[in-house]
Amino acid sequence: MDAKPHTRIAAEDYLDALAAQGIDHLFVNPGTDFAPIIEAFARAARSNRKVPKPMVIPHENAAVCMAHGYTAVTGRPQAVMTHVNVGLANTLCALADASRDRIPMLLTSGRTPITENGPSGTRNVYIHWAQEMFDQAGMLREFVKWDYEMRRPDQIADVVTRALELATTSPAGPVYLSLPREVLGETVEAQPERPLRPRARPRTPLPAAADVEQLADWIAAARNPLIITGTLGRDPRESELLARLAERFALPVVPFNTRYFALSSRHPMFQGSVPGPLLKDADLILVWETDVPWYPSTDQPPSGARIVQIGEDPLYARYPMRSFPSDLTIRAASAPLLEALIRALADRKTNVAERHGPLVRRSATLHAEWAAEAERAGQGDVCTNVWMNHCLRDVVDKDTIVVNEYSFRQEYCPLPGPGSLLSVSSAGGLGWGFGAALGAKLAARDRQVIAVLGDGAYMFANPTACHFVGQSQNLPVLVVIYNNTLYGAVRRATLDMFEKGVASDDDGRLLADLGPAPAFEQIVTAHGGHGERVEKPGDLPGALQRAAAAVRNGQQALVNVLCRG
Ligand SMILES: Cc1ncc(C[n+]2csc(CCOP(=O)(O)OP(=O)(O)O)c2C)c(N)n1
Repeated sequence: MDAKPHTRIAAEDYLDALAAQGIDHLFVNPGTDFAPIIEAFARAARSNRKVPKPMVIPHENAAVCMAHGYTAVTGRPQAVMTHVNVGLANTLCALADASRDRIPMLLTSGRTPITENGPSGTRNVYIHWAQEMFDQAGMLREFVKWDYEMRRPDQIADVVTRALELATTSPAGPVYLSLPREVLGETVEAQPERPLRPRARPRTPLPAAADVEQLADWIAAARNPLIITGTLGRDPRESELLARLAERFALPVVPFNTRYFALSSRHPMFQGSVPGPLLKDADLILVWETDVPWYPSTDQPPSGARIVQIGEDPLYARYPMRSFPSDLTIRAASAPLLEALIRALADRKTNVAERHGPLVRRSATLHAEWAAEAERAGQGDVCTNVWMNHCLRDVVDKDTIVVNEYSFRQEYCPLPGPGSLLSVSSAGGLGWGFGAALGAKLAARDRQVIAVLGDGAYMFANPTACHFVGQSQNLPVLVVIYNNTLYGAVRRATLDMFEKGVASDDDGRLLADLGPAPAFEQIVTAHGGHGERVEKPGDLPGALQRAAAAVRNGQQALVNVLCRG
């Protein structure tokens, strides 16, 4: 490895290409394959060249989750680089999440040096033999749209351009590039300062006029329409348009397993988070950017109901099986379709008057029930999920982003508006929330970021790695742990299937018990943070306030809420 400072190496071209594609951050977990990249960063710092900011993230899962959170907030893809083989393997869970959530991302890793002797970068440590794989990309091909190996330095700008155009083109998703260190370490001619010619990318799909007319006719004729959303609200503009459409045409909305803020829980057309009650009487169901609109084993729409599937990828082509019915399938980005529908419905006679009053009353009843539940929860002797969420409303301000890994409920804690919620991907790969929250904070340093995590989810996140990043990168996030000392979802599944089985003898806790509950609040203090442990409902509001104040003062904070349920 003898690249003298005055020669140029291909890794410098690579960093330039990333910068030219708008990559601001490279979330890295390095290995022996990084030497040319490290040299290139060092040279860029010396010459003040604009390259992505490298950040050491001490676990690959957290690195991918950070890129995910950053992109979910900004819409702009970022890059991750890991070590070969084993380092890359550590990204898979987070990559599954990003893939199902259609997060564009450039995931890269090294590649064991190809040569056994010879050029700069050739094998020179023990692991270089054993870490080579027959098909390194094979382990993640299921989760990426495209993969490639950088073979020649003169390809670099084109390869990076292609990677990012594919990642960002609808339906978006991660792509993968492997980077052999011989290629990165090759000496190259200094690039003349020539701007790259930008390549036009295709638009997200626009709705066909005939589909808009058909759907508008059906909405106008419907007596009991229902909109079910899943990832609507990814682009904050979509939530604004949905609020207008729903209000103006009295269309009830149920964000079901929602991953973004679709509609405020204060909006009169917000009708709770489970579709079942409205589904059973619906005559028109808009399944809008929703992979699973109901569970067929427990709920079914009426047989005569019209069903419309809407999304950028309404068939969910990467899902092996999905058979929800459809009378009209529209491939379109949500914002243009919402705009077109608002226009088309303005000219039609609709049943707004009949629906509006009952829906507003239903919403008021739901709110009264949620408030009563919260009041009862506050009088108990132990915190519950309802109480934790109810108390969060006092710390959620207009600039808050909530990152939810299962335990957050907007019925009890209304959110401030579009762009204020990120929830774990439908892939359900746990360990996502903490890293995603750090990425969100990096993207929006002036906003309060609250990660609401189960105790299981927190431990899956490699908490030490995440707290380390919180401190080293100055990303103060408020972590609230819903600590039921349990894999609650596992227990529920056991009891669902074997309510009267032997496993129900200990209340389904076998293999789900996470006791004894660790003092999670002490982990954050090892990273210079503020930790609180709460056991009594009455102590929670004060603890959250103190933790939020610590975050405002630049300290990361964690509230460990011991809960039942
Ligand atoms: C990486 C990963 N491993 C295992 C699971 C299976 N799983 C689904 S939910 C769950 C329990 C999560 O526990 P916690 O975060 O404490 O939330 P709770 O269910 O108690 O509300 C587990 C283990 C998963 N989804 N992801």
